[in-house]
Amino acid sequence: MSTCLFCKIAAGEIPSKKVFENEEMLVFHDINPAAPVHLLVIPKHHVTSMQDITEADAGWLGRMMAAIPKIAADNGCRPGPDGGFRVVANSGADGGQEVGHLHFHIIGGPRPWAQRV
Ligand code: DGP
Repeated sequence: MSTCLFCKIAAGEIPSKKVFENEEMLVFHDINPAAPVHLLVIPKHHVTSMQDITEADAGWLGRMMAAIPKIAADNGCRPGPDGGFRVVANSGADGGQEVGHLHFHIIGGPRPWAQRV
């Protein structure tokens, strides 16, 4: 059995507040939100960080990126130039990554909020 926290969340072994799921990816609320909207997008299979990404990952990773705008809009990020959101992937120790399973933070909602992540 995997000891990875986000693998356990992907497998449903640890509960999360899911907002989207398909065969490849899961999106859930960050446990410690840094803004009114703070979601985490993860692949269901284990990838440690962006440092491990190669051309071979372009398919699922591209689909994951393409899904983000609608997921953000469906969860409180306003559309258009006055709205928007941030997408952050902390990668490796120097990148400030705390959980060793690739994840993209979707951070947004009406400002003001401090940029912590
Ligand atoms: P990072 O520093 O990029 O590795 O961010 C990890 C994020 O994961 C951090 O914002 C808090 C969040 N997090 C950590 N443990 C859990 C958990 O058990 N459940 C949820 N939903 N989020 C978690």
